[in-house]
Amino acid sequence: MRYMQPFVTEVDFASGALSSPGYVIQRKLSDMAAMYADEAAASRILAQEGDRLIYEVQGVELPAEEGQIPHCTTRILPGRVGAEYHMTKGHYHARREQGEVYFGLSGRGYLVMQTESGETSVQEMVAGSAAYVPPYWAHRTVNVGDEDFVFFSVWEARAGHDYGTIERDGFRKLVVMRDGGPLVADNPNYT
Ligand code: S6P
Ligand code: ZN
Repeated sequence: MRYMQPFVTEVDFASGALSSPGYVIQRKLSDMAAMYADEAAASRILAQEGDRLIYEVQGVELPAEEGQIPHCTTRILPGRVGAEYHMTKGHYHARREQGEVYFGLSGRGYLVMQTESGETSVQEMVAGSAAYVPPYWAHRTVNVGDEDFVFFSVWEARAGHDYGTIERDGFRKLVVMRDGGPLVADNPNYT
């Protein structure tokens, strides 16, 4: 048995930056334009102002083995595409029985969840919120504030990520700006 060495990563709460990230992923509008309900608004932004960073993930690199506990930060920039607030792609875990914990570091967001049998849940998160995504729930985060929304995630290494189901069907609920604040609405394009 060769023991892996313990380690500590410093996390900047305002930006989500890790002291030595194993990986950094940037998702731009062009990577997910079709996920926004108002696809015409997405096309307009791409044509008029060019591509836009929507969110960034910084994580530690760990082997995808049972018992490993990957963790990362996500920073979602403020903004909207049409009326819909900036958000992550969202996913189910490939192994549906694996849950996850999110911890709010800065800013303000909504955690939008749903099950394959039609239940939905939308939870508000601020700095200091520990949110639990139970097994079987797809999850997406949305920045509903004027500053970056940053949170920390912890999950089990073999959970895996199923993005395809959400890319195909979408989420049942959208978070849009109405009268200057966030409103949870039905997604007219949900299949
Ligand atoms: C991983 C966890 C988060 C997301 C991240 C980006 O299981 O749920 O770290 O990966 O917030 O979202 P997405 O949907 O692009 O993976
Ligand atoms: Zn996840």
